[in-house]
Amino acid sequence: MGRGPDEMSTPARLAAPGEGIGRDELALATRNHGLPLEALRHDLTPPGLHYVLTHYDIPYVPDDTAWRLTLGGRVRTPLTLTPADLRSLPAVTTRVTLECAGNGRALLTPRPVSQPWLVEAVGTAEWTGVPLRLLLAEAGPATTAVDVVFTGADHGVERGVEQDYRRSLPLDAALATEPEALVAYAMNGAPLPPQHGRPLRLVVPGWYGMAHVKWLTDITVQDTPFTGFQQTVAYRLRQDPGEEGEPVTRIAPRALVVPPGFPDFMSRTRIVRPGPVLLEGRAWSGRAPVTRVEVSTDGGGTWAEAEPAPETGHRWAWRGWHHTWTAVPGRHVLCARATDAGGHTQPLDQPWNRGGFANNVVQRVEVLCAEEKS
Ligand SMILES: Nc1nc2c(c(=O)[nH]1)N[C@H]1C(S)=C(S)[C@@H](COP(=O)(O)O)O[C@H]1N2
Ligand SMILES: [Mo]
Repeated sequence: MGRGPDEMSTPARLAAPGEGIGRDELALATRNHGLPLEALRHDLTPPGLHYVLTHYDIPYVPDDTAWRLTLGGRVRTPLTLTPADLRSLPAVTTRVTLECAGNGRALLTPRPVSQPWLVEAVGTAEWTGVPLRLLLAEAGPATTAVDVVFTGADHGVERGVEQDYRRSLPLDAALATEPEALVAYAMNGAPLPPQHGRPLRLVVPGWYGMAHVKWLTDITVQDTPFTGFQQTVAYRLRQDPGEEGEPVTRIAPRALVVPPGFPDFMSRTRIVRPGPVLLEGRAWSGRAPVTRVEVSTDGGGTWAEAEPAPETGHRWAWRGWHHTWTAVPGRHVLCARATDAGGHTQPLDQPWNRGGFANNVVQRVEVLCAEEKS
């Protein structure tokens, strides 16, 4: 089966052996910032520290009164809603850990040339909005409906294909209650900031970032599978460019440690003093609740159990954990590994694919334990 837009698009490039991050990747990295890892200490990521990823430009929406969200296609009653209409409906607030599917990409060999994330493309926020399923119920999808397509107001060209940013969900995922997708208008109790989708965005707890369409203008119910660029060309797990590939969907488990001690400015090596060192961090999985976190201080040779924080009831948000390490002078490599209730865990070897998606290889943090210089 042909993949439609594929034939017109150039495959993403892989970096040559030893090729450094290029100017094009640097330009993306300065626009799309990550979470400084010390901010993992916060249950809710403070404003401005949540990661940001935007394929094209952030739309300029100084005032949302002219904004319209249309819901149409294969439905009984098409709807046109303003942000004020949505705010007048019963609201749901959900705490969600959002992670870019490309998180971990720049650690891969060979490196797919794109937004060069290390491990920091993550953040946790409370999103307030209207359950998507209630809007769909009001519109009444046809019995033949299969996919629901979400369009953002941003527009660009990607690998030769001009497009609006567009993604779909299967109808059953769009109607599900666990996780329940939201059409959100607020983040942490305030109107969405421009970079996070002002005035409206989709939030799909447990799914990688690409599904959470920002600057939402239209929802279209289709009775044929959606074949847009971001669905069938990008966000597929492929070894070879010609493969159809599995779609990227739910977030794979990951644990991150707050880098302990203090950093060296350039290398980012951490310096700690000998003796007890508190190792703490976060762990999450969009597939099933995290049940276990392990820590290694020897680069993954041996592992100890970390103490998970008590369950908070926020199923779709990360879980805290901690472990006390007795540091001895010398160089060490810290690692953390999460396992979820479905038995999914993190690999020690890179799970490579051409797009650099879902690379949840265990994090490595270089630490130098040394006495204080007098
Ligand atoms: N309209 C639109 N929505 C979008 C994107 C985009 O480029 N345009 N990027 C997606 C990707 S790849 C990610 S990871 C998340 C990032 O959400 P955030 O910037 O609020 O953290 O938004 C998603 N929604
Ligand atoms: Mo992303």
